[in-house]
Amino acid sequence: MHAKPKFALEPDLQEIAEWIEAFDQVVDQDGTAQGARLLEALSRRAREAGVDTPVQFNTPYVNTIPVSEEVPYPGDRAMERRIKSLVRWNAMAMVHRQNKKDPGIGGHISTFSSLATLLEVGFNHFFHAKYGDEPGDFVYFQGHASPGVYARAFLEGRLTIDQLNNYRHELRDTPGLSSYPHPWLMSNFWRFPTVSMGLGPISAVYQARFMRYLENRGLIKKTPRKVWAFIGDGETDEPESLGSITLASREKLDNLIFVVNCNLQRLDGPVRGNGKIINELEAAFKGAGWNVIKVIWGSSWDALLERDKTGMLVKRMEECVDGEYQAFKAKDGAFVRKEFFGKYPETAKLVENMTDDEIWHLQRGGLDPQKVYNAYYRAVQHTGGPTIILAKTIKGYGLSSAQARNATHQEKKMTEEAMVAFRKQFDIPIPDAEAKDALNYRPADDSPEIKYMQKRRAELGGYMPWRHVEYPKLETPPLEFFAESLAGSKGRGVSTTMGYVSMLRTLLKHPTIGKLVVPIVPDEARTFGMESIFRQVGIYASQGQLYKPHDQDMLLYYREEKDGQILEEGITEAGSMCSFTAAGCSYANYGVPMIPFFIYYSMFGFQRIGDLIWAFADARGKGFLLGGTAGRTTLAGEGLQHQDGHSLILSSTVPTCASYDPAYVYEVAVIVQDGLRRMYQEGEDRFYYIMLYNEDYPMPEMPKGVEEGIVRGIYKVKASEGKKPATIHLFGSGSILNEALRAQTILAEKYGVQADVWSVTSYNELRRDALAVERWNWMHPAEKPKTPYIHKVLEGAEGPIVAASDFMKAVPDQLAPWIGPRMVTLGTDGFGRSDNREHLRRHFEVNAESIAAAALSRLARDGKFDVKKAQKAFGELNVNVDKKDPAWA
Ligand SMILES: Cc1ncc(C[n+]2csc(CCOP(=O)(O)OP(=O)(O)O)c2C)c(N)n1
Ligand SMILES: [Mg+2]
Repeated sequence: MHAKPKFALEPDLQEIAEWIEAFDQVVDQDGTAQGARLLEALSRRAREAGVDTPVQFNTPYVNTIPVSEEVPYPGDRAMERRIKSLVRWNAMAMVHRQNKKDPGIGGHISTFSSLATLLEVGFNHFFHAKYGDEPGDFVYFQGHASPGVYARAFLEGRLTIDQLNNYRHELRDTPGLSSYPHPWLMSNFWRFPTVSMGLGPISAVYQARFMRYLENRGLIKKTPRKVWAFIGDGETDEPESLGSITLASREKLDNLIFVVNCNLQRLDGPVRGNGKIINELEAAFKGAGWNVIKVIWGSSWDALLERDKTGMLVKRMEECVDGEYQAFKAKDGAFVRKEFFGKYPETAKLVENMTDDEIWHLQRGGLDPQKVYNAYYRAVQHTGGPTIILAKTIKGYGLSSAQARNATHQEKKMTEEAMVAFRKQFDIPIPDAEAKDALNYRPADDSPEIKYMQKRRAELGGYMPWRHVEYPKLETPPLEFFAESLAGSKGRGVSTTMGYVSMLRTLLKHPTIGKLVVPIVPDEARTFGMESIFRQVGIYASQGQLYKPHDQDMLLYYREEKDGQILEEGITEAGSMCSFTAAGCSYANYGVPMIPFFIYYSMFGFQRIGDLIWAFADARGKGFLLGGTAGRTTLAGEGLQHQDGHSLILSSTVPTCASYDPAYVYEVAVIVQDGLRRMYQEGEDRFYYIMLYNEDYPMPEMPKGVEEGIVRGIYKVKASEGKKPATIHLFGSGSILNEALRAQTILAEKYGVQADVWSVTSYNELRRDALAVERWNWMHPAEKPKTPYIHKVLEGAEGPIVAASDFMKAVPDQLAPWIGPRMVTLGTDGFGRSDNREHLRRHFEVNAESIAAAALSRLARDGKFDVKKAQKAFGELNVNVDKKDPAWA
C-alpha cells in the first residue's frame, strides 16, 4: 500500500482529489515504477500541449526514505548511545577544561554536538579503514568538529589523557593535539586538512575522481571504497563547495558521499533563516544529478506523520522556515506545541495527548541513528552517481541554554550547572563533582563499551582517521636521462615552456616512472604547446571517447581514453589543484607515489587558489606546479589581469614550497631531476613551483659544474671578458637574464665597464639557506660563524649588484639582509599593460638599457664612474628619468 497523501488539499479542488485518487489506484495496482511512467508521460504530454509545467526539484519536506523501506538497525542501540555519550562528554570536557585553564585558547563544542550521531553511525558501521590489503574509505571530517574525533580516539586508547590535556597546546613537553585536522602537525592521524571552509567538499570530489583514475589506469585495485565528506550547511555557501558538483555526477562517482550537517546555523546565525537550506541544497544537487537523501525527521515523528490524515502536518513542516526551526530547538516543548503544532487545529490535535516534554524530544533525523543508518546504507549501495545526505540536526545539541542559540558556535565553556545537566542528560557515569571539573572519563579496557567500540573498528579494518605512509621509493632517473634538455637548442629559439613540455614527454616514456606522471592542465594545453602529449598518453575520460573527434586524422588529435593519463580539467584552477592534491598525496593515501605536474597561467595560481595550495602543503603533498606564461613583461599583450609579477612572493610564503625562476631549459631539467630525487627518492615532504616563460631564445648547452648552483639558487652564467675582475655584477632570472646579458655587452662596449652575469634561479631558496645559517649563528655565539651560500658564492666578487627580475622587487630583495647595501633592485612592481615585450620592459625598467643605466648610476654614486657620463648615458640608453614610476602607473 502506498503512503497516504501528506499534503493538504484545498477543499474546493475536487478535481485534484479525483486525479490523485486515480493516480493512487495506479500505484496500488501496478506499483511505483508504473506511477513514475505515468507521470513522465503526462508531463511530456503537458509540454506538447503547451502547458508550462513547473520544473520541480524539491520533494516534500519529509525523509526521502519512507518508514516502510527502512532496514532495522544492525547494532546495539543502547550500547552505541552510551558510547556516543562518552564521546560527547569527552569532547566537550576537553574543550571546556582547556578554556578554563587557558582562556581564549578556543575550540568548538557545538559543531560536534550536532554531528555526533552522523559520525558515530559511520564509525560503528560504515567507515572502513581497509579493504583487504588496500586502504579503506577516506573521510573528510568537518574541521572544527575535531574535538569529537579526538574524544573517540581517546576512548579507543589511541590518544592519551596527556594529549587531551594538551589540546591546542602543541608546543608543550608532552605533545598535544592540533586545533583542526592538519596532517602536517599530526601526520599519523589526519589525512585531509578541511578547516578552511569549502576546501573539503571540492577536494573530496576530486579525490573520488582520482580514485577512479587510478583504478581505470590499473594502478590500484577496484574496491567498494568510498570518499565521505562531512560538510557544514553554512560551509555550502563557499563557491568551492558546490562549484564542482556536476563533475561528480558526470563522472558517475558512486564512490562519493556528501553528508551535510544541516544544523541550520553557521557562526553568526541561521544559514537560511528565511528559507530552508535543505530544500535549497536538495534542488541544487538534484539538478546536478546527485542522488539526494533527506534525513529530516527522527523516528519519533513517524507515528505523527502516519496519523496525519489531513496532510496538515506536512503542510506545516513545509511552511516553516529555518529561523523558526532553530527557535523551536532553542526554546522548549510548550513553545513548539504553541508555535508549530498550534497553528492549525489539525496539527494541534495530533499532539494533544503528548506532554510538552515528549514534544520537546521529537527528534531530528540527523540525531536519530536509525534514520542515519538507513541513509548511509542506501548511499553506499547506490550506483551510477554520487549521493548527498542532507541531515537535519541541532547545533549545540545538549548544551543546555546554548543549544540552537545564535551564539552557540562560539561557546567554549559551560557553567558548572550546565556540566552537571549534560552529565545527566547523557548518563555519564561520573560523580557530579567530577562533572563540574570537566574531567575526561574513559571506562576500563574490558568494559562493555570499550570492547564494543574496539570490536566494531576491528571488523571495519582498524581505526579512523589514520594516516600511514608506506610507498615504494622511486629511483630517480639520472640527469643524463634529460640529455635533450641539457644539450641546448643549437641556436634555435626555444622557450622554457617548450623545453619543459619536451622534458615531460621524455619523462612520460620512462620505463618505471613514466606511468606515475600525472600531467594536469586547466584548458591551457595548447597555450603551452602540450597538444603532442594528448596523442602520446591520451586524455583521461572515464567513459572513453564516445564520439569521433573531428581531428582524428591529424597526428595530434584530441584523444580521450578510459586509461588516458592527462587530466584535462577544463577551466577550473581550483579543480585542477584538487587533482594535484589527490595525486600529490597519493603516495600516502594509496601507497602509489604519483607525480603530478600541474601547469597553469601563473597569474591564476597562488593568488586565485592559494588557500588550496596552502592546504596541499599541510597535507604533505609532493609534485610540481608550473607557473606558465610567467613574468609581468614576458607575457606580451595580455595586460593587467594576466601578467604575473608577484606569484613568487606568494609562493615564498609556503614553507614546503621550493620556488624557482629558471632562465634556461637545462636549469629546468636540473631542478626537476633534483626535485624528483628529493621528493620521491629521499621522501622529503616538499613541492616545487617553477616559473615557465613563453619567450623564445637560443638555449645554451649546460656548462659543467653548475648543478649545485642551480638547485641552491645562483651560479655565474657569464663572466666579464675584461682582464681585471668585474666591477659590477648583474643578477638576472628567467627571461630577464637575457636583458642582463645584453646589459653586460652594453656596459662593456659603450662604457668600458666590466660586469659578471649571474643566473639567480631562486632568491627564495637562497634566503631560506641564509636564514637557517643566521639562526645557527645567533644561537652559537661562541662558535665560528657559518657562511650563507650567497656569501660563499660571491666570495671575491666585489662591487655593487644590479638584480633584475620579471617579478616584483621584493623577490630579489629577499636577499637584502645579506647583500642589501650592494644591491640595486629592478623589478616589475605595479599593474601590467598590454603591449609588446620591448615596451613593457622599458615601462617597468627591466630592459637591458635600464639595467645598464642603473649599473652606471650606482657606480657613479660609489665614485667608480664619472657622474656626468652616467647622466649622459641615460639619454643614450633611452631611459626617461621623468616618466611616472611604474609601481604606481
Ligand atoms: C574559509 C573559511 N572562512 C571562515 C571560517 C571560520 N569559520 C569556522 S566555522 C564557521 C561556521 C561554520 O558553519 P557551518 O559550516 O554551518 O558548520 P557548523 O559549525 O554549523 O556545523 C566559520 C565561518 C573558516 N574556517 N574557513
Ligand atoms: Mg551549520
